[in-house]
Amino acid sequence: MKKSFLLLLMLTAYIYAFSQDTGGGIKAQIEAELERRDALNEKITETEIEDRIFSAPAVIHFYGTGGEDAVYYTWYIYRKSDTDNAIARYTDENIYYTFEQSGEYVVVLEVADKDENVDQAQYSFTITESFLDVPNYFSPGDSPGSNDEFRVAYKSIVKFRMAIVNRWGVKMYESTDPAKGWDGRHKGKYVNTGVYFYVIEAQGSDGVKYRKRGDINILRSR
Ligand SMILES: [Ca+2]
Repeated sequence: MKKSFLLLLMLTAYIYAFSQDTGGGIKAQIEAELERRDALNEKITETEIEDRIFSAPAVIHFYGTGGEDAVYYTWYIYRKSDTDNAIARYTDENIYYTFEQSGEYVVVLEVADKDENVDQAQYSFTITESFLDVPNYFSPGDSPGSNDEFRVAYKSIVKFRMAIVNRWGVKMYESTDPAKGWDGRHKGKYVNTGVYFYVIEAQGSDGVKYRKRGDINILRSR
């Protein structure tokens, strides 16, 4: 009799501990997904992405799960340097946010059931500092597959404007997208070999302003 009572007590204790452990049916979890750009000249590596180092502007989707009893979802986005003041707060189950400034961030999901039991999950990552590098030659219409476009190499560039002119100041190309390059054509035809000039104005996620101008040599072997 005594023995079975003890067993029942132990079993009750175990069930109680188990239910405490799962927070009474709430368990916060975050799944994050970075919107990828198809930009070969954005110099961010797969290893950096695995290490959660992203290039701005970084659009990240956050999907929350809260367990079967979760009723309330609250998201907080913090800079790691100031976890007292959220820069954004949302009450949807799933959210997305565009990160334009470099630095370290923490995203917190808080879930609660109807009795106000709460569980929390966190996701940390870094928005990298900016980088901009400009080549000085390319070979459109020659050696296909190699240097066919004039493109910058970059990371975390949030504003961009590039203009290319010939030696008489006639505009050959203009773009506000750092992922795009000039294919060496003007009005549908490849331009002559020789020297052209670029002017680039850009701004990085870290506030760095770039003003670059220089020569571009168009090379062709024939
Ligand atoms: Ca080429």
